[in-house]
Amino acid sequence: MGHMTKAHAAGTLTRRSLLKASALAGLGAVAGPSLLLGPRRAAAQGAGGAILQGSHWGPFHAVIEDGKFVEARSLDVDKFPTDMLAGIPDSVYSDARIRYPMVRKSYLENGPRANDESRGAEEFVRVSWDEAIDLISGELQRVKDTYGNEAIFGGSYGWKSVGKLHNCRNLLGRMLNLHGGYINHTGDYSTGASQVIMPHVVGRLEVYEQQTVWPVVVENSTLVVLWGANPMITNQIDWILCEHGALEGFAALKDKGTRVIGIDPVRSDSIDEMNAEWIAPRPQTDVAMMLGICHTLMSEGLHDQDFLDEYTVGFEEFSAYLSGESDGTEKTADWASAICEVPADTIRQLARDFAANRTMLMSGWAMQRMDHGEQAHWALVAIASMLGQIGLPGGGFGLSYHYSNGGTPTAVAPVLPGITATGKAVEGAAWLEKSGLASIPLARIADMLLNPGKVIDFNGDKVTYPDIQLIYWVGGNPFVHHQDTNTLTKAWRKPETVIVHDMYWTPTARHADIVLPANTSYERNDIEQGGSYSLRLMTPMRKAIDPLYESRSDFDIFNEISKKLGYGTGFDDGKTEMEWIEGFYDAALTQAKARRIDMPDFDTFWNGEQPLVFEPDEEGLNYVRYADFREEPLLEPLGTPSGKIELYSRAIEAMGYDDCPPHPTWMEPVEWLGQEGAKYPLHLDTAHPKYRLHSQLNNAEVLRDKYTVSGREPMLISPADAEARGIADGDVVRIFNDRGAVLAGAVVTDRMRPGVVRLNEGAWYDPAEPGVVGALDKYGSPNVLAIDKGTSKLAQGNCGHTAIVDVEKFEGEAPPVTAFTGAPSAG
Ligand code: PGD
Ligand code: PGD
Ligand code: 6MO
Repeated sequence: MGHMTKAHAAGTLTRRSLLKASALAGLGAVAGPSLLLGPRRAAAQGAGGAILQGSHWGPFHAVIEDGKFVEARSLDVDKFPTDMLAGIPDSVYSDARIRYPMVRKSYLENGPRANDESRGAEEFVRVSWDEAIDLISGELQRVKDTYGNEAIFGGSYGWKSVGKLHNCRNLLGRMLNLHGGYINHTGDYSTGASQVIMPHVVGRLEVYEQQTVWPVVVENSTLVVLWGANPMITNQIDWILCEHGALEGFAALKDKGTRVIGIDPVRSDSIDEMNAEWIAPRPQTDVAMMLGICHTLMSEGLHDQDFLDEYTVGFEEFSAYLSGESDGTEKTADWASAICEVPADTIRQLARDFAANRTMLMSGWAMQRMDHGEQAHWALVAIASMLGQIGLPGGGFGLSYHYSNGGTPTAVAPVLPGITATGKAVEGAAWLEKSGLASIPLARIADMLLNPGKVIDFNGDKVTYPDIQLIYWVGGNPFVHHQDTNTLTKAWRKPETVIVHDMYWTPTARHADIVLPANTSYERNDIEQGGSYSLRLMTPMRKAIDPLYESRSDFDIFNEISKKLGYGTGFDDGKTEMEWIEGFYDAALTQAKARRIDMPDFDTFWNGEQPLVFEPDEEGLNYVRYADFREEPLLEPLGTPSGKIELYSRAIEAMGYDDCPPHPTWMEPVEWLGQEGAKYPLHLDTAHPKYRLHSQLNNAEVLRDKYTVSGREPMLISPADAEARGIADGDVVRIFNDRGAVLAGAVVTDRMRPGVVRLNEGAWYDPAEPGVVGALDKYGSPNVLAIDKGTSKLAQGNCGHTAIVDVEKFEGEAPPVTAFTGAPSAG
C-alpha cells in the first residue's frame, strides 16, 4: 500500500480561526464551566521571537521579556487550550521554588539515623553541589554495602514533566541500575484496579488504549453515557503533550445534539457542558446499579444472547448470580435502588434506553479507585456484552475517552524513542534478574515501609516486602498523592535516608533529608510527541530561560552521581543533551522514511516555530475498537485464556480471593454511606482538579486566585448538608474522620448530591505541626482523610475515593497557610 502523509507546521491562519478570533477576542478570559467547549482563543499569534516549548498542558510559545518567562501562549494547532497554561510561568517563579541543594539540619550534622521523627519538621541547610553529590553517592554506596540493593527504593512514581530525554524517573532508574538495581513499583495510582483485572476480562490493558474514534462516535452513537467521567476537566492534560482532540470530539457531539447521560454524585462541568441528564448515585455503589441494569436487560429479554454466546464466556454463571440462583439474592432494579438510591424505575429505564440506542458507555476511573474497584469496569463490560454492541461503530464501552484525549484518530506518525532506565548493567546483572520480581504494588508503599518481610497477595502471586533503608524520589509527590498521610508520615520515618529532587518545596521535598533543585523543562532542551493516542504532534522543547538559582537538570545530576560512583560514561553514553535529542529524532526519521512519512531534517525541525502535525489516514479516521474481534472472533481472539470476553474468569476463580470473586460482584466497601452504623455521615469525593495537574500548579498564585476560598482548598457541599451544620459559603471548615483532619473553604452548591462533599486531590498537605502524626492540615489535602488499603488481593490498587467524613464550621482564627512559601531554611 504505502501512503504519503505530510507532517506540516501548524498555525496557518484559517479563515475560520480569524473570524473566531476577531469576533470573540477576550472571551477566553471569562470561559467558565458553560463555555468549556465555546470559542476561547485570543487572536492567533505567530511566534514573534517566542520559544517553542511543551508540557502536559499542551505545546506553547514561551514568551520571554527581559530574560523572564512571562507567558505560556497557546498555539493555533490547539483548538481548546487549557486555562492552566496561565499558571506555568507563575509556578516557575513561585516562592516554593527550590533554589539550592539543601540538607536537613540534623541529618547534615549527625548523618543517617533510622526512625527519625524530625523529618518534615526541621529546617534545611544549604550545601554546595559538590557536597551534595558527595553525600548522595557516599550514601548510595553505604546502603548498598550494608544492606544490599534490595534496601534502595527507586520506584519513584509520579507525573514528571514531559520530554523524551529529561524523564527523571527513567534517569533515576538508569543511575540505580548502574549501581546494581533497586526496588521498583508495579502499577499506578490512576488505574491500579482496572489495569490488573481488564487483562483477565478482555485480554488487554484497555484503560490506556485507543477508543473507537470520535468521528465514528459522533456519526453513530445515539446515546452517550458519561459514567463517573468528567472529560471536560480531565482531558485538559495528557501524559505527553496535550492536543485536546477529544474536546473537539465532544464539541461535535454537542453540536449534533446527541443525548448524553451523566452518572456522577456531582453535577460535573462535563454534565453541564454536554447538557446531559444527571443521575446521582450514592458514591461507591455503581456496581449494584450496573447489576440492576443487567438484571433488567435479562428479565425483559433485552440482552443479545447471540453476542453472549459467540463472544463471551461465563454468562451462565453471571446470570445465575443476577437471578439469585447462586447466592439467594435477585439483583433486581429494586434491590439495586436500595443500595445506590437511584429510583428503580430510572434503573429500568436506563436498561431499556441503552438497549434501544446505539449506546457508548464512557467510563472514568474514579469508580475503580475505591474499595473493590476491580468490579466496576468488569460490571460495565457485562452490561456492554449483554447489549451486544461491542465492536459496532459507536457502540460498546470505552475506558479512556476522558484521558489523554482518547478517541482522537491516530495519525500516521513515527514514535519517538526516549531515554530508558537500563544503562549498561555492570556487576549487578545477577541481582537484576531478581529485580524484576522485586517490585511492589505501588499503592502499598506505606505498608511496605512499615512491615518489612510481610507477604501479601497480588494477582495470583505472593509479594514479600523488602526492608527499605533509602528512598530516592524524583518526579512525584507521595505526601500528596498517597492515601492516609498520617500513616505515611509514620512509615516515612523508617528508612535511614530520603533523597528528593523537585523544582518546588512540595510536601514530599519537605519530608526529605537531601533535597536537590531540579530545573523545569523550560530551562533545558528536550523533544516530545503530542497526543498519547493520536500522535498528532511532535515538537522541540527549546530552552526558554537559563536555569533559575542553582537548579540543574536531573540528567546532569544523575550523570554526576554515576561518575562519582565510578560508572564512567555508563550513564550518559558519552553524549551531550543535544546529541541525545537529535538521536531520538533521527530514530523517528528512520521509521518515517520506511513508512513514507514526510519529515524535515533535524535542524529544520529544531528551529521551527510550530510543532510538526501528523494527520490520520482512512484507517485512523474509521477505527472501531473490537471491530476485528467481532468480525473474526477465531482469527482475532482476545488475550484472555478463552480468547473471548470473560464474564466469569477461571483464572481469578483459581486464586480463591474472598475480595475478588470470579464474576462481577457487589461487595460493600470497607466504609461507605450505606454501611450499618457508619461512623461518619458524608462521603468524600476526591476527584481531579480543574486548575491543577494533581499537585502541579498548586503553587501558581494566578490559578489559586481562581479557586481557593479564604486561601484554602475549596470543599464543595450541598445546601442541605451545609445548612444542617450552620455552614455558609466562604466559611473555613474542618473536615475530619479517624485518620485525620483538614481545613478547607466551603463552597455551598447544588452541584453536590446531598451526603457527598468534594475536595480535589492534589492539594498540598500543610501540617500545622510539621512532622507530627495527626497534625491538622491547614490547606486541605484529601489524602489526610482517604483510606490506605488495597482494592483487593487481585490488584492492590489505591482507594483514594474511599473515605467517609464529617464537616464542621471552624471556629476561631484559622492558622495561616504556609504550604507555598518554601521550606524553613537555616541559611
Ligand atoms: P504530581 O503533582 O503530578 O502528582 O500523583 P503525582 O505524584 O504524579 O507530582 C509530580 C511531581 O513531580 C511534582 O512535585 C513536580 O514538581 C515534580 N516534577 C515534575 N517534573 C519534574 C522533573 O523534571 N524533575 C523532577 N525532579 N521533578 C519533577 C498523582 C497521582 O495521585 C495520580 S496519577 C492519581 S490518578 C491519583 N489520584 C488520586 C485521587 O483521585 N484521589 C486521591 N485521594 N488521591 C489520588 N492520588 C493519586
Ligand atoms: P476523577 O476526577 O477522579 O477522574 O480521571 P478520573 O476519571 O479518575 O473522577 C471522574 C468523575 O468520577 C468525577 O466527576 C467524580 O465526581 C466521579 N465519581 C467519583 N466517585 C464516583 C462514584 O462512586 N460513582 C460515579 N458514578 N462517579 C464517581 C483521572 C485522570 O485524569 C488521571 S488518572 C490523571 S493522572 C489525570 N489527572 C488530571 C488532573 O489532575 N487535572 C486535570 N485537569 N486533568 C487530569 N486528567 C487526568
Ligand atoms: Mo493518574
